[in-house]
Amino acid sequence: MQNSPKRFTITAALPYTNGPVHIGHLAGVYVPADIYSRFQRMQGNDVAFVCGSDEHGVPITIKAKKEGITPQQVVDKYHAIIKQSFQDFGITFDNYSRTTAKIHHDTASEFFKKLYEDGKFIEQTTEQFYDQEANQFLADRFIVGTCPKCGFEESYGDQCESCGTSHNATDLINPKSSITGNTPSLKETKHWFLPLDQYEPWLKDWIVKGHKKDWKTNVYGQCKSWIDDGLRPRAVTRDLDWGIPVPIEGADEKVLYVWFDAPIGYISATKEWAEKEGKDWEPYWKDENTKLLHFIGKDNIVFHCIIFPSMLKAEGSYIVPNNVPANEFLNLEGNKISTSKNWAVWLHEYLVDFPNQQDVLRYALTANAPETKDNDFTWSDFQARNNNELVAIFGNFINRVVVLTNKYYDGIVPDPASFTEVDIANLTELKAYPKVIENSIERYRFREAQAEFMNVARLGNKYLADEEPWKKIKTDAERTKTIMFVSLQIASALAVLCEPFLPFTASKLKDMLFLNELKTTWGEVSTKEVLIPANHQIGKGELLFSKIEDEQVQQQLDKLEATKKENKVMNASPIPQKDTIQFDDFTKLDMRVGTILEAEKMAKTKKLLLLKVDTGIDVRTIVSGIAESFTPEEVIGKKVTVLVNLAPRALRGVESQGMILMTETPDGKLVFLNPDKEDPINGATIS
Ligand code: B3M
Ligand code: ZN
Repeated sequence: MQNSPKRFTITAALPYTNGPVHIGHLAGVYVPADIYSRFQRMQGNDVAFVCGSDEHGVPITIKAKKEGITPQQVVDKYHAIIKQSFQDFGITFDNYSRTTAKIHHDTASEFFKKLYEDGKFIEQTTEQFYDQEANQFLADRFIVGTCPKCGFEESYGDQCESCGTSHNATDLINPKSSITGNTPSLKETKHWFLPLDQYEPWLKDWIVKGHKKDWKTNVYGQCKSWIDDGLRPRAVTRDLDWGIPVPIEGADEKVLYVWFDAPIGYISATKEWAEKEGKDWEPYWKDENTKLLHFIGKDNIVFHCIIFPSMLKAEGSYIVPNNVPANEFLNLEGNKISTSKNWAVWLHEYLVDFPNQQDVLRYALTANAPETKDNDFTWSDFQARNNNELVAIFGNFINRVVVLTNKYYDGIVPDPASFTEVDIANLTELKAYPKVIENSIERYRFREAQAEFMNVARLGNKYLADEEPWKKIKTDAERTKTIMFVSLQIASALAVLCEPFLPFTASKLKDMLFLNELKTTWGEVSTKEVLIPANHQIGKGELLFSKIEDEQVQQQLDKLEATKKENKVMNASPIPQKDTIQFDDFTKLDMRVGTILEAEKMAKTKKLLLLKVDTGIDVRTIVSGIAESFTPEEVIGKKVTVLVNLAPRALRGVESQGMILMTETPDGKLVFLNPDKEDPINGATIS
């Protein structure tokens, strides 16, 4: 029996539109939100799952400056890429909107105006940071400095990414403009503030005293500590030229703070969707019976649990979130994912290297989701999840069932004879799973939910391995029919239960078993006696998953290694200059072109090569510390630069009569300071 449908408004954080999306986004926000939304739709519930591009804010303008294009061009480019990635990975937003859309500008402006007219803001002229050279106020990410709370040295003006605290720019210690690097000056400007302190008693009641202890501990803990620290008024307008103009008189050249407009984007996206569907948007945001849920990453907790709810409360007609299931961060191969350092697996690039393998990534990310602590994505774990779980357990079970059904019965589900105790035990266990998985999903424990789903595949695999139909077919045709019938029930259950987690696989499997017409619901997996009836024709086998080879993993690791090297080159800070010397000092150096005639490794040393070098003046012995970068064979015949008048030195008992000049690459390899390719003659001086 289906309960009466419940209404859900499910939001997923609006990604900043200054770059593509990567596995961290998918794991932290979009896959869990999609699992949850798909699951609720499968229960027959009324779901509005909304998201969109966050196209205002300083990150966009910084990107535009860097690329020499307009902010609008930046957001147009990345909005298209991001939207496509979500679609490619089967994230079933009912609407993916954008905050530059007119409907959003209108909605956010009206929201602001209503609060303004109701006297909910305080208007204040304060001193804000100003960059004289760039001729502009420095809001949010235009300013960096030391976080007053945790001491992180690169905190932004509005939020510290290290400890998550949100603060006012003027709280930063040692602030610097991120445009010019200058120390900013202070300049007076008028802004509108939301007096969060006035909402403190309500927030305390709602979150701390209220029922919010069923929120995840990381979320509840952060909220409680902010409330306990005491809240202060927050400016909701900015002196910037990119954003939604402040819709009141006397606010020229001011825009809404991006964190004021962005969450209203959830509302605009719902409106836009409702308009298209011919529905009323209001119950999704104003009916107390609607469950409003925000899926976000941990750095957005304060905005979704403190600031946005205070805005909604101030407006007066909205509901506040029922839960904010925020995740921690996903790292990549031991390092923090970083867009600017290109330390990421980009979704659009993943699909080039692993075409049609969206579900593998969804699976690996959920299996290792950063639900309670930061987690690490490694390519070897990804490979193992695929090869040892998806291929070896789920894929293997389905493949055996489909192949054997085709082989023994031409693909027609056989009539079972009588069920043994083992059959009944397995079918009973199978029927318990929907509830088990549901319990985990309802508590936002998606890793656990997915693991339980895999246990269904394990159950099937074990049943086949124990019952061995491939042996029984030779001795007991009737028993084999029953075994295959039971196995087909398990396979059909899997096709339904895997849908929230592995949607592409679910549809492949349903096609394979010709299950689409049966339209079995989640609940019916528990209640229906038969999920796939006798005499039902199934299709031919097709592998659900394929093995991921070591070479594919190596290729990904090589890619990351190359990124590391590039970053080293880009970030290598040169060694500081030595004390000044006079021209006369320089002319004392006698540098010549020479050729290495002979080379051998010096016994009992790791670094030293013993060289014979033709300097054009003479042939001399030089001991050089290059053995870790070159073999003797590699250097014989090389043209090199030699400092010939260096006082001889004894090295390991050999007198070295000069020095070969070298330089070092960022990854520590030595290279010769080669004379020009023109091949100057030995002995030519260098000046
Ligand atoms: N764009 C921050 C982020 O991408 C921000 C989320 C907005 S949700 C309303 O992490
Ligand atoms: Zn901090």
